[in-house]
Amino acid sequence: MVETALEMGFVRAVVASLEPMEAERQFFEAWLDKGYAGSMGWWMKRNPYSRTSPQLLHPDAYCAIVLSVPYYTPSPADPGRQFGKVARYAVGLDYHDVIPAKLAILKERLEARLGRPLLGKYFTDDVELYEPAFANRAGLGFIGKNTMIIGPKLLGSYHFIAELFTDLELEADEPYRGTCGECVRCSVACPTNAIVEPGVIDARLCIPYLTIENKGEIPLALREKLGSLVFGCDICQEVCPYNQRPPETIWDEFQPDAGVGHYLDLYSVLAIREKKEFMDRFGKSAVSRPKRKGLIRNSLVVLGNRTPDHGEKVLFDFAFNEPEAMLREHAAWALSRYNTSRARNLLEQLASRETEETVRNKMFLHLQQSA
Ligand code: B12
Ligand code: SF4
Ligand code: SF4
Repeated sequence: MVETALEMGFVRAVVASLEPMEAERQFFEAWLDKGYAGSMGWWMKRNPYSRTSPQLLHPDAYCAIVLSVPYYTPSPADPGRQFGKVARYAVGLDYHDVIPAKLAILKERLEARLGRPLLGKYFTDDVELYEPAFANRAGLGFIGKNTMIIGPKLLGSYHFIAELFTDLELEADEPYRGTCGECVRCSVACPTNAIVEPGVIDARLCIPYLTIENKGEIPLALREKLGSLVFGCDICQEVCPYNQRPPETIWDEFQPDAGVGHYLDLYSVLAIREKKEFMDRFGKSAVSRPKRKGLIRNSLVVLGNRTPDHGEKVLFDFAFNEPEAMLREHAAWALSRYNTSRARNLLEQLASRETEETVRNKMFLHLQQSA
């Protein structure tokens, strides 16, 4: 079973029991009660019991094979200040499409080896299962202080977690006893202090939440912290000593040229006006998750942080023609970060013609702060 998975490009496979995860549920509920899930709370709170009861996903299964799916590809040099960085997990095609297709092949190959059909269902991420805790109990890796599952033998954490539930009667693996030791590199490096305790993240502060899951504005106090990150964040993984020689994915689908790549040209994102155009460009990528509105919001924040030469006119033209009030406000904020008389002049024009009162007030505030 393990060899078949490794031959296909998975880097680790372990067997998980489907017993309920009681201690994990208590931890999960306490995390939700603290409000750390932010606006994800509505779906995460729906049923903590089923998220920690793996058997419910496939009542006829005996166990699950839990797999590490590597996605790491090295990043090229930063192409310039009108570009924003994409988290590594999203540079290729959308893993929600790629991984199930590979799991279907794995199931077929196992069936061929066994000479019988398997009752099997497979999942990744978008599933009512507390995957990190499930993978941890089965020994896929240990939980780092950055909450990532870190695999043994320098497999590191640049891998997705995926599961194949099956009727194969395999013995469950033991937890893997790795540790971070005294290291605190991830907490120190996190730009927003989202790691509030070792192994606990306040998602409301975490850049992947702010840029992907959050539907509203990016809080003013956190905009600068995004730096050049337009979608997701890898900082707490990049600094991790366990990730210094990560295994690279061998799958074509996860190569940067199959998807959006490591950097997005933000001017070209701002130029997208229609949903169809957005989906034509990003529909096969995980980058489509925050939709046009969310991705443009993030792009405006990054442009405000990177202030590319002659960007003032691009921001002004964008805000002038944009029907979405929240985006006009983010564009005005980005303009205010230029601190040039040209930018102030353009910002004043935007504020004076703004029809939404709350947005107009914010624009004048940005203007004051840039003066
Ligand atoms: C919600 C979610 C997020 C949220 C919240 C993240 C978080 N840490 O909770 C946001 C949007 C911020 C996010 C970000 C990212 N995510 Co995410 N996310 C999820 C999702 C859907 C649910 C996770 C969850 O239930 N969180 C709730 C809290 C309570 O869980 P937790 O913090 O992970 O809990 C850990 C610690 O608290 C720790 N712990 C500490 N003390 C104790 C005590 C006890 C008793 C227990 C039981 C546990 C425990 O154990 C837990 C297990 O790791 C899972 C998929 C899934 N179905 O599970 C993917 C998942 C966790 N994400 C994943 C990825 C890749 C990412 C990003 C790297 C993407 C990116 N580059 O931008 C970042 C990483 C940020 C980070 N450092 O965590 C992968 C992680 C793979 C791995 N190797 O670990 C997953 C598993 C998806 C997948 N199938 O591969 N994510
Ligand atoms: S993903 Fe980024 S923002 Fe979130 S905890 Fe890690 S370093 Fe902090
Ligand atoms: S950076 Fe250090 S503390 Fe953070 S997860 Fe890696 S080993 Fe653990």
